[in-house]
Amino acid sequence: MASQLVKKTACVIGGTGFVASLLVKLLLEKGYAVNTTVRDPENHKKVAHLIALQNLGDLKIFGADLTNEESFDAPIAGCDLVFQVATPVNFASEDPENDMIKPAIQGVHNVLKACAKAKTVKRVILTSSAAAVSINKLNGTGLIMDEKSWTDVEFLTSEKPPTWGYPVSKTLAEKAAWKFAEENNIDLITVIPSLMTGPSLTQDVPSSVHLSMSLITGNEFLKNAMKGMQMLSGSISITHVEDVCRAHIFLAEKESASGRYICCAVNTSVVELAKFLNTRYPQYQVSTDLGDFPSKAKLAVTSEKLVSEGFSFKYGIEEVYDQTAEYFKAKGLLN
Ligand SMILES: NC(=O)c1ccc[n+]([C@@H]2O[C@H](COP(=O)([O-])OP(=O)(O)OC[C@H]3O[C@@H](n4cnc5c(N)ncnc54)[C@H](OP(=O)(O)O)[C@@H]3O)[C@@H](O)[C@H]2O)c1
Ligand SMILES: *[C@@H]1O[C@H](CO)[C@@H](O)[C@H](O)[C@H]1NC(C)=O
Ligand SMILES: *[C@@H]1O[C@H](CO)[C@@H](O)[C@H](O)[C@H]1NC(C)=O
Ligand SMILES: CC(=O)N[C@H]1CO[C@H](CO)[C@@H](O)[C@@H]1O
Repeated sequence: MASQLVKKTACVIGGTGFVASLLVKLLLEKGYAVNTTVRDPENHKKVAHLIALQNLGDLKIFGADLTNEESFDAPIAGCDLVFQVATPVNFASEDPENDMIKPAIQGVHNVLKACAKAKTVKRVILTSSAAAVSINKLNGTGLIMDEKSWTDVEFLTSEKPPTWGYPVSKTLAEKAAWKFAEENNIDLITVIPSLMTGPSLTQDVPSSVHLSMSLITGNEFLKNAMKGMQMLSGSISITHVEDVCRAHIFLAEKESASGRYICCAVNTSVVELAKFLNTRYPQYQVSTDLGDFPSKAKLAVTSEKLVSEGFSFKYGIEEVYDQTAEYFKAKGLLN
């Protein structure tokens, strides 16, 4: 059939990032022609790894900012699939409203508007986050969170726990996407990953990878951030970045897919993770003494919907950490 000879086309918003750059690579390897957007195409340090990917296939790089509506018209024009991966991330912000929440929502609107204008876009895949699902005031252990759960924004904005701005931005951006998609007849899928780690194509080591390795590296600030993550989000849930990218493409191509999809390979707690790492890598002498920090996670996010759609995870906790430790060694961050 002639249509099979026509190249499939995709646009990836935010190509410089940890997730997006691997997504671009996997799409090129599958034979897609890809347009990707970056904020500053002249920033060599941030785009060098994308330029290197141009060897793999048809990849064009465009300048675009989430806050600039017109900037998405050219890269999205003519594309079948659009992956909106970019989001403003600034955990230390003193003004989360303007640094994260507003631009995240505006970015979703601007990208979706360009998709509606293009008239070629068959499906949009938005990268959301478990931070848009699992944050709530519930007590106890053993709770299971699925796609019906939404983070409690009222709790976050009234109590303002540390890092509150990020989960609020992710929740409100995803809700804004659903509203716009319904009103404008856009076929939208959201992918909801947990903490991602694994080797990165980017020049700098992504902050989520540093965070995931903190029990091994012993970085006290990041270890405390892990504890904070368990307290706020309810668990430590970890997934290999490649599995998350594979899930994006799987859902983009799967005709029957619809709605939200949690993508989480492993649900655990800081204490359980420390014990696992201590046993698997005795050479790093991972401390398992976490005082009276709760050893059990409050909840687990389940990927049952994604798995029942036919997706399977390639990497379990062992491979996730084996690969990330090798990556850290190659970067000179671990002996
Ligand atoms: N990493 C995780 O553990 C994790 C977990 C759950 C969900 N997620 C979600 O996964 C997605 C990708 O995350 P990541 O870890 O790959 O993050 P990342 O490496 O920090 O990438 C974020 C990307 O967003 C872009 N961006 C930020 N503000 C922008 C703006 N105003 N205009 C255009 N682009 C902008 C950045 O571009 P610049 O290079 O120009 O700064 C960067 O490419 C995000 O939606 C995030 O919320 C991540
Ligand atoms: C990329 O952008 C160009 C310019 O707008 C457009 O012609 C093309 O169809 C887009 N998509 C791909 C994947 O090349
Ligand atoms: C959870 O526990 C706290 C402290 O004991 C209590 O104030 C709160 O009402 C409980 N929340 C629910 C939803 O039961
Ligand atoms: C809800 C969910 O996915 N739970 C999983 C958490 O992880 C354990 C293994 O560590 C699985 O057995 C559960 O199915």
